[in-house]
Amino acid sequence: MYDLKSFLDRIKGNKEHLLEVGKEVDRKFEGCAVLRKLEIDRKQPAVLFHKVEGTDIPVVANMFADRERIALAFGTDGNNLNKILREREEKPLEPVMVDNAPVQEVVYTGDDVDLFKLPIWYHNEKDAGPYITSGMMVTVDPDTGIRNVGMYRHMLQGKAQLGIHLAETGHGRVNFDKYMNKNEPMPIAITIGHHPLVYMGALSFVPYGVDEYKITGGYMQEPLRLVKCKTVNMEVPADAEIVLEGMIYPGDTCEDAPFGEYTTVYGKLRVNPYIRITAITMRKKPIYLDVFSGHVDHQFLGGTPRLASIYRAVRQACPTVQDVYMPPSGCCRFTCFVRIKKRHEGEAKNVLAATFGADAFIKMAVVVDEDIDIFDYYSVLLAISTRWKPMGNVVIIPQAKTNALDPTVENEFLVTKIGIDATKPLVGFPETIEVPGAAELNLSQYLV
Ligand SMILES: Cc1cc2nc3c(=O)[nH]c(=O)nc-3n(C[C@H](O)[C@H](O)[C@H](O)COP(=O)(O)O)c2cc1C
Ligand SMILES: [Mn+2]
Repeated sequence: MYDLKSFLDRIKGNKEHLLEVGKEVDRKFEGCAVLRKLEIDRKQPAVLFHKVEGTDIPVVANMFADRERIALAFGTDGNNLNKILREREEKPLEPVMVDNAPVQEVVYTGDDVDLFKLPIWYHNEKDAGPYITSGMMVTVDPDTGIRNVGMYRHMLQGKAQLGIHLAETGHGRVNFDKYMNKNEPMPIAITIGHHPLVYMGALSFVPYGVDEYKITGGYMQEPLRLVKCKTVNMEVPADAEIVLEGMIYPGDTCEDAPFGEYTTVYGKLRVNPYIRITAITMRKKPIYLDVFSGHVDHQFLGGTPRLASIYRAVRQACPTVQDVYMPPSGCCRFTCFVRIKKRHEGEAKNVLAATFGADAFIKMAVVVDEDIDIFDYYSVLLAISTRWKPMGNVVIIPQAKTNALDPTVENEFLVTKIGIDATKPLVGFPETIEVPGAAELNLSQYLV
């Protein structure tokens, strides 16, 4: 049974994965200050805030800020997480419809819709307002009827009004443009709070035309339970905590941002569409999920599922690829490490080309040998420092397409990309040092 509560029960009591806060926090920065203080101290537990000012809905945040916790949600560990993601993406499952859904125990429509009753937080100092950062929004391709799910942050703009920023990179934007070109409103539904695997599914990096609810079923190894919405013709996960239903009308725009983005800097003010909320449905006792925007929570959530698709693309170029990783110090988007078992000179350059082709956000890619640990920055930097000969082993792609939020972007979408081949030559490279007996040594026999 997959829902948010069942996962919280699983990590409850494990202080590495869940801390609980009893003191009441306000909505304006206080909760995020707790998360930031933990982050400064290099601690990344999820945090359950039992009391939030002005509401009786508890908030859980920082759920995705630790790779091991994401792995735990899949029933594995960090070393096997990418493999599990890839395997389960190959086995999508069709969702099932149910009639009675926990997420529709309470239904507010019309004048009863009041978003201010939800514990929507301010995150970073110069954010233009409180933002919903944990929404999984479903839309439908008006031409084919195929669903699409993605996450887009929503500025709280009124009792029944939410902002939306649909980046040019996403499928949500493709659907939006289709409705607007037909001059028709786009129905939407936003899910807040569910098991982490449902979030992973929503963020899976699958092509346009693939229904992310099916990928979620694959991740969970059981079909996702869906229910019909109350005011729009859409389906949402039945076991979620809260759902917002609404419409985006052609021509409706509102100022949105500045906002602290996954890039660790503020995104600029834009004029964006907005959503008119037609219904709020929820459990009798919901838990609100917040994603700590601009921080590791946000970065791992968006970056982790992408690793499955990048691996697949790289494997096309190099069948002996071992694994790929995008670390939080590269915002889990801009920097990609690729570990290969090199068989031919020059192969790493083909791998670099495939890596850039797989994901437009990647600005720096580094290819290393199979004895380098790509999850450990020290190990990767050591490879660059000792194995990389810059002349002839660097690939530069000037002025390529990136995501508009990259702080170094020029002309809206352009950035220069750099690929580093830090693999050693197949012959003639000095041997790496090691001390015999060290790995198996039992230290307790030596220490007093
Ligand atoms: C917490 C979080 C917030 C995000 N906010 C936005 C956003 O505001 N706009 C956007 O276009 N993408 C945003 N993304 C990225 C998209 O959710 C992601 O690219 C997703 O794969 C898009 O799905 P789609 O291509 O099916 O539309 C966000 C991701 C995360 C993890
Ligand atoms: Mn999609």
